[in-house]
Amino acid sequence: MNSTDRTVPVDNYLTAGEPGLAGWLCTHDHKRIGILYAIGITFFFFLGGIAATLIRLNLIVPAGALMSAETYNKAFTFHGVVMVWFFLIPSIPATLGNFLLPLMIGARDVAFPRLNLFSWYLYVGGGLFTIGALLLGGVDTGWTFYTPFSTMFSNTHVVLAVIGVFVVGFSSILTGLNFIVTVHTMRTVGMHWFRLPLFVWALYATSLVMVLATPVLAMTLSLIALERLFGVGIFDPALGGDPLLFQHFFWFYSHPAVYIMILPAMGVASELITCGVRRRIFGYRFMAWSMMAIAVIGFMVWGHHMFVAGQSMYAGIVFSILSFVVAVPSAIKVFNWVATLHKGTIDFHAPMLYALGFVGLFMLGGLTGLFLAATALDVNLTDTYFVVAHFHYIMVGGSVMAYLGGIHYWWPKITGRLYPEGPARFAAILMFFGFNLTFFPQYLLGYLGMPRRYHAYPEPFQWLNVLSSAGASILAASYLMPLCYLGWSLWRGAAAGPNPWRATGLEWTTTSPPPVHNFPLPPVVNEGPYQYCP
Ligand code: HEM
Ligand SMILES: [Cu+2]
Repeated sequence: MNSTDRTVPVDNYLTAGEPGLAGWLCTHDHKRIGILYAIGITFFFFLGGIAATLIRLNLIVPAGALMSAETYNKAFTFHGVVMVWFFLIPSIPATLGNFLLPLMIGARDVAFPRLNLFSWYLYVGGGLFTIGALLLGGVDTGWTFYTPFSTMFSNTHVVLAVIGVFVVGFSSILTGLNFIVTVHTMRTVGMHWFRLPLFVWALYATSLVMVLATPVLAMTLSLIALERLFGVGIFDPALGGDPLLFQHFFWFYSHPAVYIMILPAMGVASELITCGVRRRIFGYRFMAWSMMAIAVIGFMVWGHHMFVAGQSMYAGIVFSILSFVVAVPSAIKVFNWVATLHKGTIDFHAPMLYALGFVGLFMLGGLTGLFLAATALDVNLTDTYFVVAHFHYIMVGGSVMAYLGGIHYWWPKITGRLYPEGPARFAAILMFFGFNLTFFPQYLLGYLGMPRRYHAYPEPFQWLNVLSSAGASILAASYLMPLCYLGWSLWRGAAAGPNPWRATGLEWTTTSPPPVHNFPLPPVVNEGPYQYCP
């Protein structure tokens, strides 16, 4: 890393404005709001992580080492709800997205700064409901809240939990709206659509999904609450309802939602990779369009979650074919990342290590998605650990890797300070290793027939579970490391200067940390992104 000016500017968004807590809790600055989210999602990540640790500890011995079946159900439900809605969905868009979107398009802020702050309060409010449900005794339905169990049989705090998710859903919708309007109306002079950085394209595609899919979730969850509280017959057959309807509604949101988790990660990976090899991204327009294609086609494949749920064979065939279709743009992206890396001189700094980890793990997750999309295979694999491995490869191997890569890459911009490179590389490598040790055995477990969501299992499955639990402890350590060295760098890190990576992109043209309104004068753009000359 090198740069020209090594002093941290005194007048930046961290130091300017109202001092103290009030200055943060009432801020309208997209950069500060990004940091508020970062604090929130870090909190929930470790909360969900504690539940994961308990789950993996329990599964070390076949009889279940730690918990009763009921407690186990509550542990994986809490883990799932927290990780999906309070960590993965907001992770990249709400933290890095909020911080970077205006900077990358040369704007002073997002289109609706107050709404942006309000979205953060909704996030916190939803979180309080969800934690409330836990403190009062927990929920045992799984993060999918499947009916009829959630509406008729569970006697846990389902209503409180769905209110929490309902509320945080609105945070997501409003953030999406804000981003869409920002990209449409606030691009600086010369910033045409096809000059946008790919991370901005990713945020735009993600925002469309957030705005169009999340209301369906909100509606579905309110119907659960209505049915539980007032006996309205939507899902209960005895009242004229249909439990399968719930699964359609739920996955109509939740399949697109998996793209809310992965599209921003794809955007981050593109930025990291092109900077790390100092080459223009291969097939920029394909990269942008394939994200839009994923966002659109992602709405047509929800039925692949219901192949064995009693849906007609013909519906199954259509959903299977469409699932293969949505894999095409994902494959295009992987191909283009590899083509960008090809023959380049790769700089193996920490963000690049995370990005490479992302590409590899996402590929393994995506390919096994095709196994599941083939109906004949899915009949055997559904509700086994194979599915658990599949979605963890995508969501943890993919999204979390990219999120951490992005945090490292933009850390100098956000804080004005450099992080220590050695520990960061070590953590990235340890994470890759720990991740594979945790989740690869789960593919084998699933293939051998171990069902998911059981607190006990037959003896022959033990050794693979022990491997997985061992991996989980390595993984946990690798997640704690960034917390330590990044925290350390806040006080001890060297001043970063405006552009420590010698990267292109408007965010690197302003000081680190940026001033309150980002740029002294609105920047003018007269070329496409990623003009690297090696
Ligand atoms: C790109 C990001 C992706 C993410 C984040 C993701 C995530 C998930 C999640 C969370 C589940 C489990 C849901 C549950 O039952 O709890 C799942 C299942 C599934 N995924 Fe993916 N997935 C992705 C990509 C794909 C792709 C590209 C395909 C197919 C081409 C695919 C096919 C499937 C199928 C068929 C299932 C259902 C398996 C079953 O329940 O038997 N996924 N995925
Ligand atoms: Cu799906």
